[in-house]
Amino acid sequence: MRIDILTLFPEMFESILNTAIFKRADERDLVEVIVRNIRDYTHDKHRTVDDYPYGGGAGMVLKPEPIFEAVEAILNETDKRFHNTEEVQIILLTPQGRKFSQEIAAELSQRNHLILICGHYEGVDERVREYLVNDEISIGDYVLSGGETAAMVVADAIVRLIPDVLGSAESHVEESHNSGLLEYPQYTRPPDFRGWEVPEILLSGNHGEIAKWRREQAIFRTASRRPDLLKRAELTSEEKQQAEGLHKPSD
Ligand code: 6GU
Repeated sequence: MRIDILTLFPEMFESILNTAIFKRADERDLVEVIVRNIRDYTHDKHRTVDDYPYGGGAGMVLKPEPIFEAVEAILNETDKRFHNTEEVQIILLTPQGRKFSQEIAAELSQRNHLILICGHYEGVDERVREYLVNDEISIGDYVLSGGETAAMVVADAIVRLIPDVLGSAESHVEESHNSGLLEYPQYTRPPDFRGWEVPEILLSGNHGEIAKWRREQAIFRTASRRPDLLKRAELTSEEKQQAEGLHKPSD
């Protein structure tokens, strides 16, 4: 997979690209991430990327030309088969987009090529939305100063789903076993920390009982904290009854 990130603040991505997951994905040639400065696609002396909104109002709006030129430069330098817009997902990060989720991460992890455009200031010229991008994503119902942190969230969630990116130590086995449920509680040494003890069952060595306890804990945790997730969780009918007893239907 190739991921191009268009931003006015490329240096913000340095730390995340140096984390283990991204470095491993790069070393194994599974993902190539290229961060580009939108300002590099301007032609005037002041390298202008924004301008006043037509019709007045507060704040500045990102101009369309540098963003269009940056995307066109990427499309021109990549393999011809990527030119079909169906094959390149051109995503604008914006609070107005569809709300990001694990399902969308899984969908995007199947693509060959993503272009993530980080919006800034008060907004982006509407023609970028109408004639350039084919997807818009928000990471939640709150306002961020810019799309950069959202792009990092999206890229992280996607890259870790690409086969062979995760080591066996971080594998998805547990995640998929408990699909749709929150994680069970985890403990490490010491067994007694300030008088707070690790549940005895985890020290028992009885793997069957431990698996059963973890499953119950995951269901209990989901029922009490995120009952909305239970509707879509993969539960046996017995587990469903158990979960229903744990939260009020009004939740
Ligand atoms: Cl993608 N951008 C901004 N600026 N704010 C957000 C967001 C994106 N997602 C949630 N809030």
